[in-house]
Amino acid sequence: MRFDVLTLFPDMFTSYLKESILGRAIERGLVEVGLLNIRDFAKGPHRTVDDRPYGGGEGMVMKAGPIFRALQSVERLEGRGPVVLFSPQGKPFTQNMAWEMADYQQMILVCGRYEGVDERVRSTCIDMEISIGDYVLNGGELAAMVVIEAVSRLIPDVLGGERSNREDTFENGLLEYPHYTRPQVFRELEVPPVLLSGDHEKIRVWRKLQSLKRTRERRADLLQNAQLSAEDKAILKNLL
Ligand code: 6GU
Repeated sequence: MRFDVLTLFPDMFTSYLKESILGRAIERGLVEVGLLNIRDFAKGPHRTVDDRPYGGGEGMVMKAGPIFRALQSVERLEGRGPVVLFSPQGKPFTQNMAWEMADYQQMILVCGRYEGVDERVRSTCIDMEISIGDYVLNGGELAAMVVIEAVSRLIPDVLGGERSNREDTFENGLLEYPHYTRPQVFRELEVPPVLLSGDHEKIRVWRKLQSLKRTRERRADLLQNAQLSAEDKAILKNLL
């Protein structure tokens, strides 16, 4: 999978992409990230990338030309996915979208800054607009990193053998159960005895109960869409 990122701040990505699981995925060639500085495609002695909005008003707008030329310079691979623009006006990013994206060979990610990008770039070059939540960031860079990470970890072999994404929060529509590791007592707080029982069936049911409880308490909205088994429904009924 190749991500080509158009940004005014490529340095924001470099240290993040070097570390941990993502860093290893890139090292192993499972994920490639190309960083393009939009300013390199700007013209004039000042390499201007933004300008005042027609019609007046606050803030600056990213000019169409530099983004357009940067997009033209990106090599389009066969089986490429969408050109994505990050903005708070976009469609909210979800785990399901991440799974769909994990099948693409390439994604081109455009990071907006300032008040936004010229509408003519948006309407002619952008296939999809994505937001990562209902709050305002200074630009799309963090959102692009969020998408790169969420998608990359779904690509086969990116997560090592002992890790898995099948039990992650959201993968079954529920929040995860609580986790414990050694020591058995921490500040007089004990690990729930069932986890020490060695009874795998009991442990499974306990975890399912915790998962359902948490989801109901914290994210009741998720329960509406979760795929609940007959057992889940029975446990939930007992919780009420
Ligand atoms: Cl993708 N961009 C900006 N600037 N703010 C955001 C966002 C994106 N998603 C949530 N807030």
